[in-house]
Amino acid sequence: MSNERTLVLVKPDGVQRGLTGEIISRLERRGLRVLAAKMLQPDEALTRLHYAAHVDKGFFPGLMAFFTSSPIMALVFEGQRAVEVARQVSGATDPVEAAPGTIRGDLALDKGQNLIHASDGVEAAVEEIALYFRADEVLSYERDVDRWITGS
Ligand code: IDP
Ligand code: MG
Repeated sequence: MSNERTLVLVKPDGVQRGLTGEIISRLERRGLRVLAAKMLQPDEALTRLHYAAHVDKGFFPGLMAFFTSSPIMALVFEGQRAVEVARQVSGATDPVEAAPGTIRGDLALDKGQNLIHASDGVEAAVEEIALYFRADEVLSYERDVDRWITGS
């Protein structure tokens, strides 16, 4: 099975609500490992790059105001099918449609303020990781427990 890396952001609402640890914990408990983590305050330039696909959407001004409103935590997670797993653990974009048991389905109400970002594909993950981290900030290591998670 493929070992993938994905970018996860605890968005401003997650940091402000004290859910940073909860969000990291859910992904760690699922079996993914943290390769990099940092707190940062997004500016408008970063927001335009990160949400380049959405700059022309009607909700973009609100998204810009929200995303730049508070520090966020950026993380790189790695593991078997990490991109798909982080999206699944996040739940659907609209928390009202997100399944119970997901971060958004359990902890959020609003489509804009939905706590977490997770890359939507392997190629997007590579680009997004480079947006937030220098190559030397992303560690590479194995955990002894990984053989009890993936069997290899
Ligand atoms: P995703 O975060 O599940 O990948 P996208 O469709 O890529 O969802 O949208 C990116 C982010 O933009 C969402 O997580 C949400 O914060 C915001 N967003 C998307 N659609 C809406 C909307 O209709 N109203 C308000 N905010 C939205
Ligand atoms: Mg998206």
